[in-house]
Amino acid sequence: MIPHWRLRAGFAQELSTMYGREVPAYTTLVEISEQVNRDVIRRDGAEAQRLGSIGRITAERHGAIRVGTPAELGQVARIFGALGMHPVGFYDLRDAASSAVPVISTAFRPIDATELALNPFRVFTSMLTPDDRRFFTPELSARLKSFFAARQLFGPELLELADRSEQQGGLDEHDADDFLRLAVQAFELSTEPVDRAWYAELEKISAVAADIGGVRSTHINHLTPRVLDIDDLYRRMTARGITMIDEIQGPPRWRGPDVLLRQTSFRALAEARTMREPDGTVTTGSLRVRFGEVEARGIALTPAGRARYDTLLTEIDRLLAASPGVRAEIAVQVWEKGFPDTEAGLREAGLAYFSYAVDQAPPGGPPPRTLAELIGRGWVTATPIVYEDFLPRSAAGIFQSNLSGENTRDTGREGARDTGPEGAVYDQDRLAAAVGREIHDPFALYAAEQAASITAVTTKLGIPEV
Ligand code: OOG
Ligand code: NI
Repeated sequence: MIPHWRLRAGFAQELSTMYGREVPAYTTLVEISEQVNRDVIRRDGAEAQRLGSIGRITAERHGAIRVGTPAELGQVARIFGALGMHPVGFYDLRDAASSAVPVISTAFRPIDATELALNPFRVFTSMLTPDDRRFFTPELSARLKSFFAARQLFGPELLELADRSEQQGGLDEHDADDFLRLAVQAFELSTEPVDRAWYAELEKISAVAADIGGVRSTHINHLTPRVLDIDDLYRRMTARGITMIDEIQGPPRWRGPDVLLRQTSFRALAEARTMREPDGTVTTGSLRVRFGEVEARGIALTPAGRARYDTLLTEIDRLLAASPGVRAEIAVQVWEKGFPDTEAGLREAGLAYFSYAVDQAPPGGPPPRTLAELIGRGWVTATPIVYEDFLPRSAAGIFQSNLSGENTRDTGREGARDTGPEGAVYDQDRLAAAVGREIHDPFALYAAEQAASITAVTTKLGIPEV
């Protein structure tokens, strides 16, 4: 029996091979990421692996996919369930001030520490919101829905194998091969002609709506490797002549610990696609739908840490609005004033999550009774818990940066944005109903991991709760 984690690792690997074949710049990105990681390990040694082993980081990817309906999302959940990936977090990208996108999203990923260490593959998954009247008229919404009702993204054999894997905890070798082949195929770019008029009509409202509802299949939209030094990666890609977006999204590079997530991306080249013209003839056109992205991961923040992060972001925006400057430089100044610059500082202020363990060589005598003293006196070590999720503002920036420069932007229908969603409530409950399973709260997962590590420490030392 091939367990979930091996199916997940196999899927990530085969998807990566497929994507590299389809998008050559992705292969360049992966090669440069691997070079950067090797150089950082050489430079910083064991310290470089504090947030994950080099084995994990080298294999680590996240993907992004987009679907049209609750039924399609429910099927996606079954496929990822077969890989031991569960929905975590709710992201609503419709309200992002300058970059609204008509989708709500979650991320499918492993949820326990052992599974994450074996392979952390995750997929940011978005569902279109056709009932949001800020973007779609009732008439267009109805046409979109009947278009979706007539397409099939995932065949019955794939779904049946997915359910079997979920029930059995894995698949035998033969089924595993079939499942992985069909699953990877489902996310390839289709060669079926694109209906040019329909695609263009949707594109006027939203390039993302066209990407989701303009074609009869889905595809992996990007696949993102993880690097240990994203600034270095950015410079090396630029030196290769690949134009990156203007900025690295997320926290700045500064003297303190890396927290949350830093990401940057580049636009993929236009890809040739066959088009069906209004008169029925088939021509060759081109679409830019896929892109490249890379990320660096830092320490997971508690709700208090996240609130601090959001406050600092607002402060950076305010300063930039008041007097123009270089965002990265202003950000560093804001962070130096507003954020602890050591792991211990983050821990003591309750801003980040850590996993605790009894030191390999604890001092003798009776152990102290508080976590702070246990750490201070060398009984216990604290290792940061890595952030496994996404950031809504960065996600909106990633979506948007790859749409701009086209003739359309996702700002919704002209003049229609003020009317509100008019009865369409796209909240976490609605997403959970579509997914057909509970959507996990990311904070609760990190907190549970931290709490379990503390219980293991007190049990091992034979002391009461700390
Ligand atoms: C998803 C964009 C979000 C990220 O890394 O924040 C994302 C999409 O483009 O479909 O992948
Ligand atoms: Ni991404």
